[in-house]
Amino acid sequence: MLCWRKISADQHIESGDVMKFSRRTFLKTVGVASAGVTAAATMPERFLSWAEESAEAGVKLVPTFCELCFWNCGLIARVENGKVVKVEGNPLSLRGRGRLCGRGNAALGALYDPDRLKYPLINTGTRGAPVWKRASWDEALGVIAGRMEKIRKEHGPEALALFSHGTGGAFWKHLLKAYGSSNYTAPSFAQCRGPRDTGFLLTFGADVGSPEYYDFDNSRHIVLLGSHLGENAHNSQVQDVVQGLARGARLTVVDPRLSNIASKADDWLPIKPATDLALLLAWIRIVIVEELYDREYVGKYATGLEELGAAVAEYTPEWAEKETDIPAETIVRIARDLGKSAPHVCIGAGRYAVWYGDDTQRSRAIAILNALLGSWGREGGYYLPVSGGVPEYPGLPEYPHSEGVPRLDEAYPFASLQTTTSIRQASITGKPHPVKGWFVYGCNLMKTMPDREETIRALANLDLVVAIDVLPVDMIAHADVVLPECTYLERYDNLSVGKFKELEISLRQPAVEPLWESRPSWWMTRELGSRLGLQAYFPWKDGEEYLARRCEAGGVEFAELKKKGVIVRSGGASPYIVPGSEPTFDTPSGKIELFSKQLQEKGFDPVPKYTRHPQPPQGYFRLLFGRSPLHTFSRTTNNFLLADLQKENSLWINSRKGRELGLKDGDTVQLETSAGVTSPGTIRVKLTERLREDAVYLYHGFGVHAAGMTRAGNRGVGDDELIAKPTVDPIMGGTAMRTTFVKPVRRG
Ligand SMILES: Nc1nc2c(c(=O)[nH]1)N[C@H]1C(S)=C(S)[C@@H](COP(=O)(O)OP(=O)(O)OC[C@H]3O[C@@H](n4cnc5c(=O)[nH]c(N)nc54)[C@H](O)[C@@H]3O)O[C@H]1N2
Ligand SMILES: Nc1nc2c(c(=O)[nH]1)N[C@H]1C(S)=C(S)[C@@H](COP(=O)(O)OP(=O)(O)OC[C@H]3O[C@@H](n4cnc5c(=O)[nH]c(N)nc54)[C@H](O)[C@@H]3O)O[C@H]1N2
Ligand code: SF4
Ligand SMILES: [Mo]
Repeated sequence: MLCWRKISADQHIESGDVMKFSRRTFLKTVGVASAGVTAAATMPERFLSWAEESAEAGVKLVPTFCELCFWNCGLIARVENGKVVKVEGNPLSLRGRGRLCGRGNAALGALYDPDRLKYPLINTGTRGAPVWKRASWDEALGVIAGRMEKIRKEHGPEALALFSHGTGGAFWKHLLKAYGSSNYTAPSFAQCRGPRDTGFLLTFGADVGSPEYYDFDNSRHIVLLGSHLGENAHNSQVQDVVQGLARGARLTVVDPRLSNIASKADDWLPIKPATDLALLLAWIRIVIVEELYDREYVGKYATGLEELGAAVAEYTPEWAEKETDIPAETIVRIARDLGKSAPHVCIGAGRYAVWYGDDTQRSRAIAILNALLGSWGREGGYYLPVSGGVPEYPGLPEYPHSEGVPRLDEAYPFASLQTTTSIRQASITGKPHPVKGWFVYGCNLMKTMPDREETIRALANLDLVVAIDVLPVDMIAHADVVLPECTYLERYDNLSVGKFKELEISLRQPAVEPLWESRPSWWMTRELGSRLGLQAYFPWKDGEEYLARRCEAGGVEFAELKKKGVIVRSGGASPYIVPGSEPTFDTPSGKIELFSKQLQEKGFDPVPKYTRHPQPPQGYFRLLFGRSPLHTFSRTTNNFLLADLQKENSLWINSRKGRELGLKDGDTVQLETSAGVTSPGTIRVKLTERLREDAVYLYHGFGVHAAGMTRAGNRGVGDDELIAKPTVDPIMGGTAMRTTFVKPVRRG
């Protein structure tokens, strides 16, 4: 548990400080980390003795998993006299390997947050200016079921939509489908991973998974574009990267900012923002022209090499230097090094991918480069995940299906998930069909969907808005009915099934009883189901029975899972392409598509083409943002343990530029965009050498203005308050959010 908790928390991160942490110390920490990993094989007895078997009187050790981000690391909650007093990593968990990140360690700050939603609430005022009435569960669920019936009668079931993020969302999706709607969405698609998943799907017929199938620990050369791992604190992935470096992997980081991981790199390429595609196309060209690609692999598995070669002929290193600010010799040197280390190279696909609007094409370029180097399905590149899973609850009736209802996002032919923005649009226009009700589960749409005004316009047209949350976040004020979910330490939830080289099955079970009147999703959805005449879809007595039946159907020993929290199943097959196990690619040609006919048929570039994006006007900076290692968006900024460590964000600005503007470290400023929007809050300046002169940078998740969020309220500035009309990716509808230009304005 030491590792980056120590790096980050103890040093009071604003990550500038981490610079002091040398690569050597970083690697030494890994030594300790790996010791933790070995523990998995010989699990300490005390971890296996939970509940009544506990050695100490009055103490229970309950294995469950974390929900402070979506990595879902296994943890063991120590319960003393009915209170959780501590959490530790579960050594069996493949996502955590016995350790938790700084946020995961702050579980008590989530569970015992006095600001939590405590009772069902009904809004007797208006959306946005609520007057709350405390309601009984019966009343709140009755109101919701009544309006759901009305919507179904007047507009059909497809007029109901679900926005969801997090494990419990599965129960709400099930309710929505049982009701007859297919309109579920998640900001984690069109506001996050959508373009990357689409780019890889179009190329390999498969996405990169979540957790991603990176084989970092065996890589000889890792390339990260953006991807600020370590600040983006996905537990096992950070451990893998560190392990790879310890084993001697080269690391190239492309980022306008010297991120924590860039500070450990062999090469940091401070690229001009919005030009990554130029760099990637130049790399692709060099790999082809200098014949650095994996001939056998490409010959056997890929199609379109010739067309690709012709399409990238114009992207010379000298041209790319002018676009990106990266010297041509560096571009060439790194391409050659990649060729030498291939196929044991991993050009990371990234995760937050909605950058500039041509993001699917940038992701395609990353996929193509990996394909040329032969890294897909190869050691040190991308491993092939285990197949299989755990089947859904057995014996449920089929979901009803409405015939002839048009898709809301028909404009985006390769959107593999409904986009949030299409649902918002249909709620405003009623086209291609009306949307009249929103369920919002574990999403803070006011901060996660760009163009808040548009969201408020959509909300005004609805007949029902239900928010299911744990805290009185910004979204709550716009709901008609608020349902308080109990936290992840107080509930049974859906299984978390992770596909790594092995299959990981994790169980969430309550460590303590729900506080106040909060309730779990399995209960809320079952209750609503029975009010809507959908009992047949919810036959389980309780969450435990639901899980037990699923496990039974999937051949998973439920008693063992309860005891250990995590069961890992070996897949048997090799995670790499080996003789006799030929991979298949789920693309129209059955091959890796370097040239995409699918894209061509829909009028898009079959090979990514570079287009120049606008650069900041005189006097403005590009607004960049990323993750604080100590917070998950606005999920944790109210957590009293984490707010103690980092209570607001600061504005990174290049020292020379800042001084030119007469700014000093710690000065308080507002931000004003080139479109004339001013941040409601203020932010403190942090002058740094670690950022280019044309951009400013801040951590996302701050600038919360919701009443009732006592620690997070009115601290710092949110990028979300400044991004107005996002540029949209025409291929899959992603909303690019790094297109805003700002200048700091002194307060007063
Ligand atoms: N601690 C913590 N960890 C998290 C999360 C969290 O909230 N907190 N959230 C999780 C989620 S959902 C996601 S999607 C991921 C997101 O994490 P990532 O996928 O790593 O996000 P990125 O946007 O790739 O990385 C941000 C970095 O991109 C750089 N950048 C900005 N513009 C450009 C550019 O034009 N080119 C290049 N090459 N770099 C640029 C920024 O300087 C910054 O260092 O993090 C996950 N991990
Ligand atoms: N401007 C801007 N927009 C962004 C991003 C950005 O960096 N900048 N990041 C994008 C990314 S990468 C992503 S993935 C999306 C994420 O956006 P969302 O999907 O909206 O996810 P979160 O911000 O994590 O939503 C958190 C909500 O879940 C609630 N919550 C926490 N735990 C529980 C629980 O156990 N049960 C329930 N019911 N609720 C719970 C929190 O209180 C909070 O209201 O946002 C995207 N939007
Ligand atoms: S990475 Fe951290 S916050 Fe995310 S699940 Fe793991 S311990 Fe929890
Ligand atoms: Mo995300």
